[in-house]
Amino acid sequence: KFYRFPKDFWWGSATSAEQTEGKGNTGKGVTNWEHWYAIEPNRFFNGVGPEITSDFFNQYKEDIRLLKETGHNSFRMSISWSRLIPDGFGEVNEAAVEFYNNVINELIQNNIKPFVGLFHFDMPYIMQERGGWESREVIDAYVHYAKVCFELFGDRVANWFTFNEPIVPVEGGYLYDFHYPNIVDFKRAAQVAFGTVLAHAKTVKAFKRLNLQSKIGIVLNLTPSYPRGNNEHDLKAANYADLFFNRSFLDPCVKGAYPQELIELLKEYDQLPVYTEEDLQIIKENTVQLLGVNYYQPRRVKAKMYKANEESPFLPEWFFDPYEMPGRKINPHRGWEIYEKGIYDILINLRDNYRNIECFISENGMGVENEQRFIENGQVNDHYRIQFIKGHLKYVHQALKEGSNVKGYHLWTAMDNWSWMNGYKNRYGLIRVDLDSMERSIKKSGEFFQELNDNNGFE
Ligand code: BGP
Repeated sequence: KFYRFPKDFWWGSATSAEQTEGKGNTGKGVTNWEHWYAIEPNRFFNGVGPEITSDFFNQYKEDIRLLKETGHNSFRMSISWSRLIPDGFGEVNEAAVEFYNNVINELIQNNIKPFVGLFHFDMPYIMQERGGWESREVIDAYVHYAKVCFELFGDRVANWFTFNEPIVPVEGGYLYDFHYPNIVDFKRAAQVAFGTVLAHAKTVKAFKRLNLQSKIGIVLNLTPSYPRGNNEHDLKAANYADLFFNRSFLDPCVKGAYPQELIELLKEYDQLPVYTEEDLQIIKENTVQLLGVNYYQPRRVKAKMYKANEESPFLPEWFFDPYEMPGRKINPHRGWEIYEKGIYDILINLRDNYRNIECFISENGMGVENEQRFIENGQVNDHYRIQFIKGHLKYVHQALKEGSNVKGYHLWTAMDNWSWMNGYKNRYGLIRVDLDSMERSIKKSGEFFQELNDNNGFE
């Protein structure tokens, strides 16, 4: 069977500034990651921080040539706030302007549509010190930074994105200890989450005023929550997980309002963030035009076996237990479940409950450890990645047939890059990066990707 995709389907991949650029000697300000690495290097896998990453800053020309060769017609990258405005809200760094101009122009010359994100986990440390997303001053500084980006690069960017997975810094930094400032405090987490949504909505507002041709969206990581069984208690548990981890961002960004159920719940436990009526109005009036969906794995839950200890810190886990479904398929490297149909369930949910918003798969991918063991005749033969991509694309195709408004598929990632806590442990790229020589080589999956674009589908 041949799976054919619509004409102009977006084939590409995603990257982020902090994970690919490397610091370079160009006046970039310090990010949370660089700060954390400087004070606690042992937290990072093999003690490797975000210094060099894949050196995109110096090698972007060669990399874009390889994007072309691997069938990209679109590509998502992010701008580093710390690089563009090193002190957060002041002077613009000309070296950064030149760099991003070069990259964007190079993409366009190669017929690759630039998709550009404004924030991919890389909070400027100076902004963190001023309170991060808990601070109104930081929110305004971010909106200013966004405007500078729109003015500088405007319509040369096909699609703009305010945030990548904004819930992850909330989880990592304020609940589960895997991002700086590694605090555990739900009420502050809720304030950070709210501050991000507000910063997002204010940015959409500023964007609309400019009347650009390009679109603005947000990228959310959606994790469908599946209950263990079809009984009231498990269903309730799954609903809680959905409220906390999906609808907390999806609803305000796409529907313009938080789920009433979530507000009631946080009120009951005295965890509601501080906000004004005016904030809610801004959120209401500035929903997105385009949604990027990052999908890696689902969340499986069951009813709580024991009531949460009221003395322990308040966490979403007060309302459900994780469920390790027997027989589920696990990627042994990253420990994440592989469940291809999840991508279909998300797209159908967006079709039915989120005004069938224009969307695309903005990240999906498979991290693999020690990938050099799959090198055959100088090339990584990553047949498992090709299977992974096909498995998910079949379900994207199915959703399309059933009326989903999905416009493309982007893999995480292009060139192997540095990952937040895991360094270079898991490789995700279509293109291998040799860390000693920094040389690039196209993997089997890169060739597959080229054919995918060429035929606009696969068998
Ligand atoms: C997503 C992030 C990416 C990327 C990816 C893979 O959540 O948007 O930045 O890192 O996950 O995850 P990891 O690198 O943790 O294996």
